[in-house]
Amino acid sequence: VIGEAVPPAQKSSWASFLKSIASFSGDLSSMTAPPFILSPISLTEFPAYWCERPELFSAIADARSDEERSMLVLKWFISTLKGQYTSRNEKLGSEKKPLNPVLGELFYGYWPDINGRGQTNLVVEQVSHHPPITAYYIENKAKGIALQGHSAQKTSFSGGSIIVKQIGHAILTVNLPNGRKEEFLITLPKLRIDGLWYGSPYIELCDTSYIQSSTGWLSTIEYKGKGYFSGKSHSFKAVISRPGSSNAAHTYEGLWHLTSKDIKTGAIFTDVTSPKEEVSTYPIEEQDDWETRRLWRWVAKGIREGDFETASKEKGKIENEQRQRRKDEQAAGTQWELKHFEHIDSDPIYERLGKLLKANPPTEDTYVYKHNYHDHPPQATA
Ligand code: CLR
Repeated sequence: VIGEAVPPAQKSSWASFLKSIASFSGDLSSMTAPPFILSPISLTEFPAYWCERPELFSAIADARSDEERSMLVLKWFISTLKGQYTSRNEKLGSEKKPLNPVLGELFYGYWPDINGRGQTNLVVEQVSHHPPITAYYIENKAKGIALQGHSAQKTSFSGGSIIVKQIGHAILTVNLPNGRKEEFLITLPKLRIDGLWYGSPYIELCDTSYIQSSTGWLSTIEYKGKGYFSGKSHSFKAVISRPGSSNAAHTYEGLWHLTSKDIKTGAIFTDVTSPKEEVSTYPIEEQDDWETRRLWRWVAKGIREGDFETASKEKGKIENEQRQRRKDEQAAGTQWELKHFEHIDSDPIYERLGKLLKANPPTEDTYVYKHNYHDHPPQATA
């Protein structure tokens, strides 16, 4: 039967939601879904998943060679996957439909400086509403490491699952002691959302993603679910190859949500069984009206408390305000201005590193961070 995990009163609405996504491709975020599947968290909060093991992020700065740096970047990357792709199941019971951010929505956060690892700051801005695009910048200044990226999705439906192609890429920049800069182009895996029929969606990763260093070192990461290499879900195999060679210098295999090993030595490579460290934020009272937790506060409260009438009334208010704003802009012939990012049609770093990787497509647009955020959200001026 449909929807084992769906509350009885919402079964028919879940069935029609599934029917509508089966015959639909494009922007899932704007579709109305039954209340049980709604998450109180906006997509602008998701970039925080990149740094929930801040010691692995900052450790990249301590590498003694290009080879070791590529290993540490891969280790950090693999260790973010559990948070990125399974944490809603752990926290909310299943994958859920996040709040669809408004244009200009912001999220600021940080991971404090503990044991000399340096403070890491996070700046996120919703840079497009139609289609939804989220830009982010994560920087550990003391260690000279920064991650800049943007994230969008293209969804389709196949064999009862939602297939999500991730659009966008991330660039990790590491300042080296000799004044050089090493850059890493990070591409993003494809997702399949399974378990829809039962009403308990979860993510499996598929295909391949890459981390291409400007030094030529390349990580190739292959993702498999149940019934492949190990037969287990959330399996991966990663190969690091030297500049100009396709032979494996290092090979790692395992489960990205638990542990993985170096297949030659048997040594543990990643282990994410210990608790992660969620991003710290500033109190809602100090936030401005565009900051996600303040903006969605009453909607989120409604969803958390099962008061969906209030949630949808409050959501309506936000959407109406947005519609009015777009109309006013159109009438005035003005355009919404991004606060922290600048859009460029072609990312020069993607172009340069994409060539080494033979990336397809050869160019991508991007959102460049303006370096105009300083440790604390701007205070409202009285
Ligand atoms: C956003 C970027 C993050 C990784 C990530 C994890 C989960 C993805 C999310 C991204 C995009 C939106 C997403 C979500 C899972 C479900 C949700 C695809 C890629 C869609 C819009 C909601 C589907 C609704 C069903 C759950 C019913 O780094």
